[in-house]
Amino acid sequence: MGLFKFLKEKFSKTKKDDKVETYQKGLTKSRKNFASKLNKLSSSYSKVNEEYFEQLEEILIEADVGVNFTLQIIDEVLNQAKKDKITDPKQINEILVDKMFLDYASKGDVISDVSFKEKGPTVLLVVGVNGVGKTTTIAKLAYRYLNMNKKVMLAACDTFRAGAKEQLEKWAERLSIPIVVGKDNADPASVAYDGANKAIKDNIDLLIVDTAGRLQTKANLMAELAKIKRVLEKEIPSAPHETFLIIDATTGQNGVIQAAAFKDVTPISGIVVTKMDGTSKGGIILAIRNELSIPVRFIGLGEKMSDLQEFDLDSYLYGLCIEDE
Ligand SMILES: Nc1nc2c(ncn2[C@@H]2O[C@H](COP(=O)(O)OP(=O)(O)O)[C@@H](O)[C@H]2O)c(=O)[nH]1
Ligand SMILES: [Mg+2]
Repeated sequence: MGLFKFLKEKFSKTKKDDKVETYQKGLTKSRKNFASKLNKLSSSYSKVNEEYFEQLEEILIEADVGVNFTLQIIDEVLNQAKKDKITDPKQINEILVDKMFLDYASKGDVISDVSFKEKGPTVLLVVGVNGVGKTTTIAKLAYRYLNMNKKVMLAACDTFRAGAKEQLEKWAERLSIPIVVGKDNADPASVAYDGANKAIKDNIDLLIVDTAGRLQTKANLMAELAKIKRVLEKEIPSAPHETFLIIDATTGQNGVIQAAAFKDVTPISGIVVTKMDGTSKGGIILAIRNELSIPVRFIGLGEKMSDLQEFDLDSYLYGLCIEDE
C-alpha cells in the first residue's frame, strides 16, 4: 500500500486524535496551496505528459519545498513512472507524496523531545533571528515539560533587545517557574553563568536559555554564542545538550538561508518551525531537511500553548497533501 492510502486509512474520521486535528487546522493554508492544486491538476488531465510535470514542478516551488528538492523529486517521480509505466495523474500524485516521505525519512530517525540527562540539569539553548518566535516557543516548551513533571528554569540571555527580558519574565510568572535575568545590556554569558549555577543549586531538570539573534554580524553572533556555550559547559558538563534553531515558516526560503547561516556558527541539534498556521509555504520543512539534514523537532501551528506540537512526519504530510473528501 502506498503512503497516500496508508495515511488516509490511519487518519480516517474516526481515528483522528488531537494531534492530527491541530496539524490539519494549522496547515489549512498550506494544504489549500498544495493539496488543492494537486487535485485540480490531476483532474484536468487524463494522462500525464511533459506539460503535466511542468505544472507539478510549479506547484512544488510555490509550496516552498525549494528548487533543489523540487528538481530531485520530479526526477524521482518521472523515473518511477517510466519504470512502472504509470500515466494516471492521480497515481503520479501518490508517488510524489511517497517520495516526499522517503526523502525525509531516509535522513534518519527523529525523536522530537529533548533528550534528558540522567543526572543534573539538561541545558537547551534556543537561537534564531529576531521575531521568529524564540521567546514564545520557549514558553510553550516550558509548558510541555512542566506537564511532564520536569523542573524547568529559564535564563534570559537576550539582554540586547528592549523588552525581551520582561517578555520572558511574564511567561515565567504565568507558568510559575523560576527565571534568571541580568541587567539591560549585561553580558549574556554572565546571565548564562548565573542560570547554570542556579539550575544546579535548585536541582532543575531543564534550563532553557533564550538568546538574542543578531545574524547581521555573523562574527559577533558567533563570538556571543561561543562565549555563552563556553560558560555553560564550564558549569555543567557538555552543556548545552541541545541547541534548537527557531525558523519562521512565513519567511519561506529565507528560513532555509538562515538555518544554513546558523549551522555555520554553531551545531544545531534540532529546528522548530513556527507560524505554520500563518503561511501557505508549508513545504519549507521538506526544504530544510533536504538541504541541511537537520531534523525538525517541533512545529508551531498556532498561538495556543498546545499548538506547539512534536514533529510527526505522517501528520505533517497528511495535513499538507490530503484534502478532506
Ligand atoms: N500564529 C503564530 N504566531 C506565532 C507562533 N509562534 C510565535 N508566534 C508569534 O510571533 C511573534 C514573535 O514571537 P517572539 O517569541 O517574541 O519572537 P522572538 O523575537 O524570536 O523571541 C509573537 O507575536 C508570537 O505570538 C506560531 O506558531 N503561530
Ligand atoms: Mg525573544
